[in-house]
Amino acid sequence: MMATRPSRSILFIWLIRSARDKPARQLPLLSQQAPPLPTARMLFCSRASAYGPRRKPDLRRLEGIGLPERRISTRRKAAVQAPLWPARAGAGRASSNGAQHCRARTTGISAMRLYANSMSPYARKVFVVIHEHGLHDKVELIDVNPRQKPEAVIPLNPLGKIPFLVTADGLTLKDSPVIAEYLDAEFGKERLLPASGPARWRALTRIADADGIIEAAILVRNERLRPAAEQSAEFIAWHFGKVQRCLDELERTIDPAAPEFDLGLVATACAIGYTARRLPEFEGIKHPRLAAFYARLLERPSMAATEPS
Ligand SMILES: N[C@@H](CCC(=O)N[C@@H](CS)C(=O)NCC(=O)O)C(=O)O
Repeated sequence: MMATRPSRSILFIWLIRSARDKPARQLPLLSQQAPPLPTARMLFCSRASAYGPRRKPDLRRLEGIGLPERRISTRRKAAVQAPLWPARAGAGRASSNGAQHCRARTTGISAMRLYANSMSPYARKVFVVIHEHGLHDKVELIDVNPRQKPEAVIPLNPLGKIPFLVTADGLTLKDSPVIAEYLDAEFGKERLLPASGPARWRALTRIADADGIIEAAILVRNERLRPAAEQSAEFIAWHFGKVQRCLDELERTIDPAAPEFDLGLVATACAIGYTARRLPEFEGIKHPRLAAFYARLLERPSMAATEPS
């Protein structure tokens, strides 16, 4: 005799009933179980987000272009090994403020990436803004020399210049005044660059002058580094004259005792610091009022921490 098999319709009814009679799964109450909303700090610097384990950042999105994975990981490795922020005790060495500098590097999930060189006088302005506004956790420094590692710079900035900043939105911002103003305007509580009025135009003009001094000083220095027979005395004199005249004018106009501090004065100090280091004629800061001004600005931790050794 053949065994009787339950018909398909009986099986179907049994399945429906058992599903209906099962107690409903307990869902957590939203107010009890939902994870807290992440704070900005969590978003930028926590290892594990409030919503679970940290996800690997999409570096291609951060960099705004689709670079091959292998090249990204090589650069990322270099970034992890490189000193994060210039420190008073010497770039690359841990210092009393080094621990703070290194926070962004250790978390590795900073939202913005600053391609810069810790010795760059242009980048120093940006470093100062980062220090003043406490943005270390938001910005990861990729310490790079464009001439030595063009492959790390040129895909993102065809000019081959640093500094440039890749924002969290994947925007690439170039030119130190632009980057400094972006960080100041977007993240600063008290603006270092006045938003409007004569103070703004004065600060912007100071920045332009300061960057002009740095540019001329770099040209002089680079020319002097060429073999003696190939150097142009006329070229050196022309660019040296710019530095000399601008420093002389600053000596006449700057008030070393004024309590002001803005991005224009930061830029001026960066230019003085650079010429004093790179052009022997200005070593030890020969202009007494400029020397006093520079010493006053160095009292600010942001200026002291970013002074290249
Ligand atoms: N105006 C630019 C100048 C940047 C600049 O010239 N940076 C230098 C390093 S200090 C550089 O990248 N030099 C390489 C080159 O010009 O090829 C700024 O303020 O950011």
